[in-house]
Amino acid sequence: MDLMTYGDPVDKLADTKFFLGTKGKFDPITLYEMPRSYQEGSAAMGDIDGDGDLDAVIAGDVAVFQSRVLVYKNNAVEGWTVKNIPPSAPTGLKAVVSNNKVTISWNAATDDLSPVNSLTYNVMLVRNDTVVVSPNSTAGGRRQIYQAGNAGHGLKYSLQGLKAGDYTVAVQAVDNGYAGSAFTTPVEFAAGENIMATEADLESSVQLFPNPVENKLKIVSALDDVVDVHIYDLVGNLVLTSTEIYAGSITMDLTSLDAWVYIVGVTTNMGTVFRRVFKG
Ligand SMILES: [Ca+2]
Ligand SMILES: [Ca+2]
Repeated sequence: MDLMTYGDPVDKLADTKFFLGTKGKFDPITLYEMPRSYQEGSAAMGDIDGDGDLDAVIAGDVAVFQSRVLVYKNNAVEGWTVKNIPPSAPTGLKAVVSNNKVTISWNAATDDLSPVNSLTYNVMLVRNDTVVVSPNSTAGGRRQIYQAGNAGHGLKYSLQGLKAGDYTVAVQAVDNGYAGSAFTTPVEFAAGENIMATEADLESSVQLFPNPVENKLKIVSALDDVVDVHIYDLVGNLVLTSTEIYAGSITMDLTSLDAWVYIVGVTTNMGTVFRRVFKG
């Protein structure tokens, strides 16, 4: 069973049917009893019996004031059609923390039937012992709701406003039959107050010299690589940018700037430090 439509056949606007997809076309499946939902109904697909294929529940009126709930068990795994195998687990899980924000990234998973780009990803995030982002899956990866993963199709997931604490994150892939892969090996990180201490370290590790400066300003970060440098005037206009990645130090040429006071934002993977610079 690959496709289900649900609707009201009486008004000829829609009908409730099951379809089996083979080589680019969908053929309707004839079942012993099909519901006729005239009004107030709902339908959902999900692996009710946990055998790895999608079953269905349909609730609705079969006639005026005659309600019925029908459960359809899919026999795919008993040889009716191809069994859906869960995707592989994503790999390369990383968590990059900046202040109280974290960006989680991973590499794409693969699947037996769902194309790689159609897979979705599902994030589990726990702070100390509190669930921050629920995957709605069991620890083994089985989906408890039949929806795409909470991170969508992307390979990245960001959260900000994290409270101080120790966090654990893991990700699973979800295929088009809503089969969930195993979770990645969890990654742990600290955010919030713990990071503030690190930020103070970063603050003292960034040095700009000479200051006042004539033309060439050298920026050194002892703690972490400089990712980019932005220079602003005192009303916040960006006047100069460097986006090259340097290992330890970077030299900016301020020749084009008027003699004045500027704010230099130095960004590393650990956060951004702002310093005032006087150009003579
Ligand atoms: Ca099933
Ligand atoms: Ca699959």
